[in-house]
Amino acid sequence: MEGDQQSAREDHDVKQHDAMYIDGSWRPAEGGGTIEVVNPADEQVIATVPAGSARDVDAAVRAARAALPGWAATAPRERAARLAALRDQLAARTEEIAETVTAELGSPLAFSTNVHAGVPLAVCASYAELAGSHAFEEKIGNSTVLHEPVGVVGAITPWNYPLHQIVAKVAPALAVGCTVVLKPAENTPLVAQLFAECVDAAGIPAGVFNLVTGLGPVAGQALAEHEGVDLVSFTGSTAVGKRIGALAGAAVKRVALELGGKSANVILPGADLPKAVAVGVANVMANSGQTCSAWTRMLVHQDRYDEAVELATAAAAKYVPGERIGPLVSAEQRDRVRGYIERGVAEGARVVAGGPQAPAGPGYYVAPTVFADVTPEMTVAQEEIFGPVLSILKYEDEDDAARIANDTVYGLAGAVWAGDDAEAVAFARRLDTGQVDINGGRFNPLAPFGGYKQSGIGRELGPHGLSEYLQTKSLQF
Ligand code: TXE
Repeated sequence: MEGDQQSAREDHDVKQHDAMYIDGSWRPAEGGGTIEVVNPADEQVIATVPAGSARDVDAAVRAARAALPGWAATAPRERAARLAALRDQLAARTEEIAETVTAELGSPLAFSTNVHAGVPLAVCASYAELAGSHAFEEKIGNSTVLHEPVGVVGAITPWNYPLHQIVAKVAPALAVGCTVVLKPAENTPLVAQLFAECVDAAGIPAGVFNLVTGLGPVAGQALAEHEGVDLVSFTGSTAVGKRIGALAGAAVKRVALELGGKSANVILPGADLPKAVAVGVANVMANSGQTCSAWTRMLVHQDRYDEAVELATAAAAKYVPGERIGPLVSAEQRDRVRGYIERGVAEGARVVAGGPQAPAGPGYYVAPTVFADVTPEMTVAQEEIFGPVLSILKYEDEDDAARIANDTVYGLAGAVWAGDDAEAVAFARRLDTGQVDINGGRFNPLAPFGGYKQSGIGRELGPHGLSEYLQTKSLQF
């Protein structure tokens, strides 16, 4: 693999960033258009990438369609071997991946190394394993049921965990024999280019994976609408997700949507309060709050409310912008988040840390902010802010806590802290949400992740994530 990796680098000068990976080779956008990539920590342009057009998307979809029969017929153990090679390529380039994510997203290097570069390795490894072990055939009575690849996948990913979002879609799709066209977020296309180089070096055949960089309403829209795409897997805003869902519905096309969240961190009276608050604040501040599953609402019993606010205020003060916490991805996101903070103040929430004023210097920074005296109907308790902003709400009893926790249009994640796990699990059953961390929880790359209500349709990760890319055929005997 060493030699292959070398040749991939020689074929394409990674510093140029001037090409898209279509049908196994690197080429510019048909119209020659480009998009600038900006480092959000210093606002400098660091690269330009092709602005793919509908014609580029069409070329990529044709390549994916042509490659589909061969890849779908490849033995599962061979697909498993290619995914294991892909994981090794990504592992070998960990440092470069981390530096690239830090440059285009602004996250501190340690977080980029451990999370942005590290988590995709576990996910890719899990799909290398599942590709080889999954039962693509089963017996039900007098029938044999075949689980076959759904076909060509259009993957549209956001910038917040740029490599993880790509791997969480591409790895299961390739594992089952689908082929893919990826349109990554325009803010973070550089790590997507590195990923394409790793795919190439892993010996995955031409056309099986294709990368088209470009703008959402142009390249993304063209991919979502393309007749040659059998399944669109989208992660991003609820507004765009609804549009993609409507397009897929009209075309009777499969769709997977991973959208926004407003997750509750419910601290029951018997919980270890200092621990629950510390972990809760860290959860919200991670990645500058740009995490769809972030526990952005902390629900505390009225008797321990003041104590929790004090603990959260002290914890938030440790997140010094530019040191422990990075900027937001863009000026647009910074302005959106500051607008939410101003709205919180206007609606009567009490700022106990941070606030709408900007930290000094260049970069799209927002002060880590904690709101107390938040009531359930306030905007900061209802809408996804996608920045380092925590809202602390008060409840009277468990029924009240469950009602408040479920009182949003979202249902992606959440946490419950209690005196013991059984009590926390009993409460978690009352939550309308796709994932709940019990007394802290630990990341499990095999656990299904996805939303109830308007947080989405479908699941990612593990065997459930794999099933999204399969369709079933039954043979009756
Ligand atoms: O998202 P967009 P944005 C939420 C979060 C954030 C808000 C806006 O609340 O503040 O969305 O972020 C592509 N057809 N999340 O504006 O636009 C786009 O190019 C097809 C939550 O960045 O949805 C990118 O690749 N594709 C979230 C992807 O969609 C289109 C992560 C996501 O961008 C398109 C990110 C179109 N018409 C934001 N328009 C999560 N769930 O994790 C855009 N795109």
